[in-house]
Amino acid sequence: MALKIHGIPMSTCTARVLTCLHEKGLEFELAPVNLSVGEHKQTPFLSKNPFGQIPVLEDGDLTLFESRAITMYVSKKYKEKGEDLLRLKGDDLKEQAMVGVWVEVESQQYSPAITPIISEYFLAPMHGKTPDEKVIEAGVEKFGKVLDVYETRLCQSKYLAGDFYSLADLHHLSYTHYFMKTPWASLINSRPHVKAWWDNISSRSAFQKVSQAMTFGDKK
Ligand code: GS8
Repeated sequence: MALKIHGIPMSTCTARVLTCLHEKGLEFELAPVNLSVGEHKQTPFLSKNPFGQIPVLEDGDLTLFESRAITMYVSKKYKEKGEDLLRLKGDDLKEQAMVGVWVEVESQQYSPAITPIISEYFLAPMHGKTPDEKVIEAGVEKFGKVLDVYETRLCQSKYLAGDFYSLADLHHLSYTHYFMKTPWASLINSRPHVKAWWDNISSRSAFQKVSQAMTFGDKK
């Protein structure tokens, strides 16, 4: 039975999972969730994710939420297929540990800094609100400091966990894709190693397939 993803391609967290599925060369079914009518806050969906958020993965009788947990599961279950995103085929515990470190850094440092900028810039106007400049200013300052660490790290290795592409890099794609459409894209572009890394990972065919549908915020 094919994997089933509940979500929408424009959503960052859904896109994270879809990118992983493409990297692994897996077939899947995408079941759209109608956020505008609050489908994700109603009983059938809440039985899949009690927090009422997308994405959700169904694999037979297993139901998972949290995009990073889903990519982890997929990368482990299909370790022999497609890109080895967790370095499981080799026996190098150090490489696997470094993937673990940078998966955590994305979740604990990068994401908390970048998310408020994206939310204020793209989502506030959608809800009829003016973006809160103070939140954006604080986010930009925080994100700049995180990116300084990334610049240093990416001077040492081509990718975050080492000289190999991994789930750690993949997890950054969807939020950064939208960030690059904001007026603060220079935070990435002005750091040469971060920019080279971004150009490299965002041009992978798996993400190209997903990013085509990530049109949120595009001028009509
Ligand atoms: C966050 C899910 C999330 O924020 C994950 O899966 O990684 N930590 C979780 N989902 C958003 C869409 S992300 O673009 C969502 O469902 N928003 C609607 C809502 O919260 O009501």
